Amino acid sequence: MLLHGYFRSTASYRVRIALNLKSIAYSDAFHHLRRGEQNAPDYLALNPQGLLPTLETGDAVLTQSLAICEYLDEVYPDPPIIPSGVMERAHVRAFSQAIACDIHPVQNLKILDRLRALGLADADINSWARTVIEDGLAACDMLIAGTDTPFCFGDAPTLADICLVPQLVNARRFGADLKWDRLLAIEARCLELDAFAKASPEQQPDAE
Ligand SMILES: N[C@@H](CCC(=O)N[C@@H](CS)C(=O)NCC(=O)O)C(=O)O
Repeated sequence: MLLHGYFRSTASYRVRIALNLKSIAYSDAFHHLRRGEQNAPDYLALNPQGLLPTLETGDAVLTQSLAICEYLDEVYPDPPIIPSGVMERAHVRAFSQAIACDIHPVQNLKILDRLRALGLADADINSWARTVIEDGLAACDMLIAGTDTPFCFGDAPTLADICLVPQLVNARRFGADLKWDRLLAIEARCLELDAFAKASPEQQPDAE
């Protein structure tokens, strides 16, 4: 498999974790987001959205990190990252989408660049990113408030943890107030696992 990513891309980080959890060997193709390499014609032919990641499986080209993670889970079911129970699955997906659909897209590079182009000062742009991350993670903390498990939903990591850990990297980057002990405890537990630690941005060959 060939993963198109970038060390700082949190959506790529999700897929790196899923690949590692499932012990799937893969190669990397790096695209420097700050240099706009995601918009090169060769890459747009793979991913018309100009977003990272993209996974080339050998048979197909897959985009969208959550779709890729779910694909990996279906083809390589062990260990599962999506629970087998209908209700548990819905909860895991809701938590994951709270991050991947409602937090991350509105503090993405494209959006921040657009705000800058509209004349917002860097301090206001960072404040925007920080606020949407803090509001979103506060909601995520509430979503798991009824449980007391080592990971977001149970005794092993799921897609929810795969989304949470990279989002916390972004939270720190924008100086968010990390006041959620449970989320931080889950993050620490995840990072004790090789699959998460090896996927972290600073461990990637293109890290700066
Ligand atoms: N929903 C997409 C989001 C992908 C995404 O936004 N990727 C970011 C990096 S984390 C990106 O490529 N940004 C490029 C840009 O904003 O120009 C997914 O989960 O794959």
